[in-house]
Amino acid sequence: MLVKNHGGVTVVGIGSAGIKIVSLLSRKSLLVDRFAYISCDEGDFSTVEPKDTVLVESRVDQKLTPAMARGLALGSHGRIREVVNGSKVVFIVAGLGGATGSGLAPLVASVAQGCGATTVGVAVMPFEFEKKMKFYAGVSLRRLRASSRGVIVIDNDTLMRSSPADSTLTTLYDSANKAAVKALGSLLSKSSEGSKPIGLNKLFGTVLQDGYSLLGVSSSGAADKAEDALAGAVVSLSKLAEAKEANHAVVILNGNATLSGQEVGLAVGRLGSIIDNQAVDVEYGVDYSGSAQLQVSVLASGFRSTKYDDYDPLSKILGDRILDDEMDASLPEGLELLQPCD
Ligand SMILES: Nc1nc2c(ncn2[C@@H]2O[C@H](COP(=O)(O)OP(=O)(O)OP(=O)(O)O)[C@@H](O)[C@H]2O)c(=O)[nH]1
Ligand SMILES: [Mg+2]
Repeated sequence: MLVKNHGGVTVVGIGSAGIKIVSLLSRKSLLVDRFAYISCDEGDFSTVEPKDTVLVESRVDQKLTPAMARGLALGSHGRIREVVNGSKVVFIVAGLGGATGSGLAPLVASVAQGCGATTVGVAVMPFEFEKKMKFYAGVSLRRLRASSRGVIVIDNDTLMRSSPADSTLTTLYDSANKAAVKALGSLLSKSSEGSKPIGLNKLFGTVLQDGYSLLGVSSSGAADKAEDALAGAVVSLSKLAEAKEANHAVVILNGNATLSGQEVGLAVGRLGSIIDNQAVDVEYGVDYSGSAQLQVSVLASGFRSTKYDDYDPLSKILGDRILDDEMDASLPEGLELLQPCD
């Protein structure tokens, strides 16, 4: 894995959810040069190449908190730096709310930024019923924002809407992963026969704005599937923030050859009126590697507030600022960063 100065795009999966999602992504043909996986739990690495992994070891079997995970990672900063070193762009994917992803995603982001990469966090937020996870998720999201150029937020609740009510938790996770991987895969897709990829520059036009970029996802097989799925994606966005506040957006249509150019044009052209803001700056991409069931993903930024502000009571007071002693272990992390990246 440790090709130095490769100058390309690296995607790092952290913790159980992050690793599952990134290992699924790594099977697609993407604008990505390197995949890496970081966790405190060796069991998370079962589906990935051992050479691409960084294990943050805990000497005793204990239930971790995010701060403990960060403390344990002090000994792994060198390895983490090797993973991101030389990359132009680093995407850091983690489910927030547990110990590993919440603790390590902001740390890895600040190491990547320190190595000069444009760093984008991809945060998968807990299901509504995972109430205990919300506080850690909220604090970690704010820290991730402070240590990255942009953060894409994917909400598990908005991803599982199509699952039957009696689904098991594993089925819920699997269907959330499928939707997330389809959306992320299309956002990072390479150009191929007939498709129109979005490309990193246009993606960054939405992602590198102030605040978070929120992802709304929906699929449809109806006769007017493009408009139907677009409307569904906006509904899922509006569960996270006030949709009309969006000022930049990327619309991705992931379908197959049954999706006509006219449908694409109509759907993309209608985003402004659906969210009731004609001034929204819209870019779009079309990926024909999917199925007749069309998935539309809308990634939007520019929101003044989101539902996650309530997860972390400190966010209203601090905004993007981070206290030195908040969730501790941040001082040693800062000191470590003084070591040069080559
Ligand atoms: N979409 C999706 N979300 C998941 C999955 N597994 C866990 N999550 C979510 O990810 C968040 C964090 O969970 P994990 O990834 O299990 O936690 P972790 O980072 O491994 O942390 P610890 O195991 O506590 O050290 C929570 O919001 C869960 O809802 C998954 O397979 N798919
Ligand atoms: Mg885990």
